[in-house]
Amino acid sequence: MGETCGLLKVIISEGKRLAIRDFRSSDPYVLVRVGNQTAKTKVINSCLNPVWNEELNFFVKEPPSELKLEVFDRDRFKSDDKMGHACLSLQPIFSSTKLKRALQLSTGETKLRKVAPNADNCLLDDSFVTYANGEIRMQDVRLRLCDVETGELLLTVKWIDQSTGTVSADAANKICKADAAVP
Ligand SMILES: [Ca+2]
Repeated sequence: MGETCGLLKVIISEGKRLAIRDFRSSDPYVLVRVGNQTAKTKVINSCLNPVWNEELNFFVKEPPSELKLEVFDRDRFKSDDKMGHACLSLQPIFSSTKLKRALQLSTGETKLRKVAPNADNCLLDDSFVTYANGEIRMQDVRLRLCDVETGELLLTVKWIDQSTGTVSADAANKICKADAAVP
């Protein structure tokens, strides 16, 4: 099981045409869920096309099946309002990990596979899984937000598995042990 340990980096780039939840605008932030871990971006005040460019890191023991994203409008005196949600299956990334190993790729950037919009993701257009510098990534992924009038998210997902050496074996072992300690 140790071989599947790694680091999942989720870079939330920006939101576009987000929904209005205050009088004329919103104060959006993104909550990202990977398995039972969550992380949030900062709040950007009064903005419907926010640029976060924020990297959220998740150390995982086993590859999670999907990424869940929720957008909220921060409110000071009441609970935050929902601004839609989206999901992205991580299956294409992890199946490509095996492909990368099989091909024994080491240098340069290689397109591993195309991911088309389907029921497992909220993709707005085709996305590609690529491999470069020890990282498998889905770059500039555009997701449509669901259960909301309007809005989309732009993000990049990177997977660095223990075997590439970018995450040291020591660090990865610690992650696995820490993870295993949680009931
Ligand atoms: Ca607000």
